[in-house]
Amino acid sequence: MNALSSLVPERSVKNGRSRLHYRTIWISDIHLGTKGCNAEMLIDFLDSVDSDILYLVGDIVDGWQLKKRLYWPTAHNDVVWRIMKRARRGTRVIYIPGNHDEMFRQFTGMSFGGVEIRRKKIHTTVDGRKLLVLHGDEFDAIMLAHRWLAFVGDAAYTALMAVNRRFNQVRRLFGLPYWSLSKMAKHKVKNAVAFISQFEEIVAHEAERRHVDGVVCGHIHTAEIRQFGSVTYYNDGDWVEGCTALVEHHDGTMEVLHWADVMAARHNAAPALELAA
Ligand SMILES: [Mn+2]
Repeated sequence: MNALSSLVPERSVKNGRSRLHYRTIWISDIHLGTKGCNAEMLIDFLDSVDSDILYLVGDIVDGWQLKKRLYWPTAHNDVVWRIMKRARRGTRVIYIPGNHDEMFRQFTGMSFGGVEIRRKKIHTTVDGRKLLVLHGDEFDAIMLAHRWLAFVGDAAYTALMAVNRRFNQVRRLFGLPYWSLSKMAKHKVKNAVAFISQFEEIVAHEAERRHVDGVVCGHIHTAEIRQFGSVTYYNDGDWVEGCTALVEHHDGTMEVLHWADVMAARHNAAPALELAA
């Protein structure tokens, strides 16, 4: 897409720590208030990157889980505090609530401590492309209409298990051990892959219908940059498993940051730096 050099973001040093600076950052599916939330890695991310604009693309707080049981460690407070702080210091923060934090949707159009709450937003990249930003749960109804796919999957699974049973009867005759269940696991993964690509297609199709150049969403916890015809589909992933963010560089280049990899690279580089010093 662009020259490699454009992928090197601007740097600044704050409190003795080098910080990367992007034009725009999108993060979502943090699920604060759950044990699954990887708040420590997100804090490391927030302490390492800055941007002119920050989008919170939904499921930031998990209201469903919090209603069931109050779980709110200090680290989760630290995330909220860091986001509010950057809003105060001039980063434009736009919060688009998702389905797990839908209780904030009633405040659409309002602003709290410099955080604008929106249902969706058209983002214009520095190179003039229009991107529709939304959480993505709005497509759940369409996904449900495609449930027959899941049914086909189920039927295939039942058939597979019948074959598996027969196969293992033969194996037993020859004194062979039971065949592993890895096929089942593989099948499940295949279904997940089908679900994800179906979601991506539906979202991209909707973006095309709205005549935008791309769409940015979260919701399915799978970071991706993928072209569908004239529309680019972007998903910023999550901070439960993937720990990813979508960023727009100052020249408009878009990139998914895998923060676990960044932290690992920093960890591996640290001893070398000590030796150099
Ligand atoms: Mn969601």
